Amino acid sequence: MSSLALINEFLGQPPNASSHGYQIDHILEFCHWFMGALFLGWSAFFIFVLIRFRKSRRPVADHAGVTSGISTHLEFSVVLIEAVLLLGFAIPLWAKRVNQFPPGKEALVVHVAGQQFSWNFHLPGPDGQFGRRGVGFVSNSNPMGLDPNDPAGKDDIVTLGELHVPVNRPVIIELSSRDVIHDFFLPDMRIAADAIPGSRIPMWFTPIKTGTYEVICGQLCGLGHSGMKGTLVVDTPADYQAWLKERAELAGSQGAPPAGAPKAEDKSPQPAASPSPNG
Ligand SMILES: [Cu+2]
Repeated sequence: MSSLALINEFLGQPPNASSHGYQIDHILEFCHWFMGALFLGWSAFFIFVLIRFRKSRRPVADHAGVTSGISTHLEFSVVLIEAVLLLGFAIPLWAKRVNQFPPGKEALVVHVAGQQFSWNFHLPGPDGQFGRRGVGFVSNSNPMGLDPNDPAGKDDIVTLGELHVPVNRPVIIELSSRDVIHDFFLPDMRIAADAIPGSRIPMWFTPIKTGTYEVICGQLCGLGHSGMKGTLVVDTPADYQAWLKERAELAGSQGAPPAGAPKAEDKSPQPAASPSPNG
C-alpha cells in the first residue's frame, strides 16, 4: 500500500488480506520507523557519551549541568508523537473494531471454540439458525455443546480445524473456549482476540482476497500450543456455496449433530426424501 511497507515485509509479516488491515499495517510501519529512529538516536548518544567522557580524557564533574533545553524539547517531541499515535490512530482504530460491528444480516456469523489444541467452527447451516447450545451437552463428539433436541441445530455445520468464508462479506466471530485461555489469531486478517472460558467474545473482519490462510493460537495454552493451528479458506461466493452444500450433505448423511442422547428417531420421519417418480 505505502512505500514504507519495507519494515513489515522485512520482519516477515504476511501480506494483508482484510479490509481494515492496511490501517494496522500503517501504524505498525510508522511505529517501526519511529522506533528505528529512536534506536539510532539513543545509540548515537550512547556512543558519543562513551567517547566524550572516556577515562583517558580525565572528565571533570560539571556542577552546573546541562544548560541547553535541547533534551527537554527532544523528549517532549517523543511524548507528543507517541500520544498522537495512541490517541489519534491506535485508539480510534480499536474503537472501530469493537463498536462498529456490521449489521447481523449482512455478515456471516460463526461460532468459534478453542480447545487444547484445536479450533472448532460452528455455522448455522441452510436454515440460517444456530441450534441451541448448552455446557451440559459438550463432549468430545459434540465440541460446541449443541442441544440434540433442538430442531434448529439439526442442519448446523461443525468443523474441526477448517473454516470457509466467502470473500468480501463481513465475518462476525463469536469466540469462546472449552478449557483454558486461547487466542484466536488470523495474522493475514490482522485480527486477534482472546478466547476465554465462560465468555462469548465478538470480533469481526472482512476478507478481501481469496486464498488459504493460517489460524493460530496466540496465547501460550499448554504443551501442544505450537501445534494449535487451523485453516481459514476464503472462497468466491460460488465456491463457498458449494462447500456449504457439501458440508450440509455430509452432516445429513452422518445423522446431524453428534449427541449424547440420540433418541430422536421416532420424532423425525424424514427417511432421505427421495422424490423419484418410478419408486
Ligand atoms: Cu491455544
